[in-house]
Amino acid sequence: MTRVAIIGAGPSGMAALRAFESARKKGAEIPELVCYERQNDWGGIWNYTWRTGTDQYGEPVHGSMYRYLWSNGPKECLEFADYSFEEHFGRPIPSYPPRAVLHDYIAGRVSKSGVRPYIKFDHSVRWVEYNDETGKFTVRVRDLPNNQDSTEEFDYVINAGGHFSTPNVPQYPGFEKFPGRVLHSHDFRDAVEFAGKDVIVVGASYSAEDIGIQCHKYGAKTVTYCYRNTPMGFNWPESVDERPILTHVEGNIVHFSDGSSKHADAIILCTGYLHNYPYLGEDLRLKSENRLWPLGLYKGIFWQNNTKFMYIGAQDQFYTFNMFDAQAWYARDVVLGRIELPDAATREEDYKVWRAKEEACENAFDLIDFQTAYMRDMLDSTDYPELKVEKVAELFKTWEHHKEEGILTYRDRSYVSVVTGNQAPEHHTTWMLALDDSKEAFLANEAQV
Ligand code: FAD
Ligand code: NA7
Repeated sequence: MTRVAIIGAGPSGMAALRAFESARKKGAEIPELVCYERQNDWGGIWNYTWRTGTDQYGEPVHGSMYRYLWSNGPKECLEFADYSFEEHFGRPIPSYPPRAVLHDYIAGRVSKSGVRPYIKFDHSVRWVEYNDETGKFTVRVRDLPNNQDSTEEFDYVINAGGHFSTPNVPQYPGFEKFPGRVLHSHDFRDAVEFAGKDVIVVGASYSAEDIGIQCHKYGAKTVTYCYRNTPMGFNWPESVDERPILTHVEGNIVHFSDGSSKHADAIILCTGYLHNYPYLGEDLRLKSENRLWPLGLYKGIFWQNNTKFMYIGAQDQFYTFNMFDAQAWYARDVVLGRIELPDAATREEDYKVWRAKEEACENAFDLIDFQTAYMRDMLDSTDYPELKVEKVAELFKTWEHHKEEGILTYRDRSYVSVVTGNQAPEHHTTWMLALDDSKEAFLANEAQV
């Protein structure tokens, strides 16, 4: 029997499991699936952990999420076409849920489809090797609690290990003598720690934006962003400021490239993540910066040197959960022989055309349209339920406008689901006043005072 290994039970690995299970439920014969997950639960990055550094087994902690994290885009943009929020929660819910609510949603779908038995939790993939003679992959895995290694053979491998977990940590002169905390966003857990403090946030993308604003929300005295290339340029509150990149640090004083300086109690490096796959040799390893179109992946999925090795979720993301679905359905159909891949030259030509289109993008709206076109290309090839991505693209653009209009208020907006056609209700408490991020508080009907 054909065997498929899936590395990781985060949203991408869960999408792969769900894709195969959905084919099985429609009568298809599916391969044997084994999903290895080094954490003790599914959900990937959406599992909150207090741990930083290494875990109880000495494994690098995967989690990069922090307390009080709320969705940074409307839930209507990531909704599964085959499982709406309304179906899961039994009623429409507001558009910007906190982490625990999104975790509940993604876990609910796979719980109902009964795929949990395919997953070996607390199992870390250590090495994957392809054997040209047998045409199979050997996957070496460590059972972490028992400290035992084993190997198994597979016909296909889906790498869904995520790429927002290994921090990219630059160094600036003076860090070594800075008398406060210098940390990367990967290790940020609770904004309350920074109440009353002067915080410097390095970076100008999603993590910087959200962590800086979290610190402001939970009482930081000042937040000073600094950017390498382009400022975020939002209409910041009075105690929040944005400057060009820091050059060096002297004691508690951070100096910026415009000659200005600022007192700092803490420096948070929101400088992104590295694609890091220590379990893959160079023949299978994607090397890329965080971008919408990494090279070497046909359809953004199939590894050019060996198309039986697939990546799900390896690109930067406007679309998340439903894009992983679109990819998983496509990958599944290739494994099931429903879609035939073209020859190597055609594949290369194709992914280079996509790369050229990505490079021609000039602004965020172009990038949204680019990933929407990719979604459309994926979705039209499989039986994934109809998803009106062109409408989702409009939501993304509206979301961008709402952020421009108010970086502290955009999460108070609500949108229409493209899956159900229903308008989300407004949340009972404005985001700046909603300090409790629990599922219970979010779903409560009563307004919090
Ligand atoms: P992950 O969620 O990273 O899951 C990968 C899984 O693979 C993990 O469970 C990991 O333990 C496992 N794994 C890795 N290596 C191995 C190994 N060697 N052996 C076994 N298992 C392994 N997206 C949104 O849509 N909205 C948001 O608001 C949002 N906020 C975010 C905030 C932060 C701080 C971060 C970092 C990301 C955020 N994202 C958000 C994007 C997020 O990455 C995706 O939503 C999604 O989690 C990606 O899923 P994934 O399965 O590809 O990766
Ligand atoms: P991103 O989106 O990859 O952004 C990384 C940011 O870090 C970006 O602004 C970079 O600057 C900046 N960066 C990278 N290296 C440096 C150095 N050396 N010095 C200064 N600034 C640097 O990562 P995020 O963590 O924001 O987001 C990843 C995911 O987490 C995303 O899905 C979110 O939803 C949450 P640049 O803009 O390129 O000049």
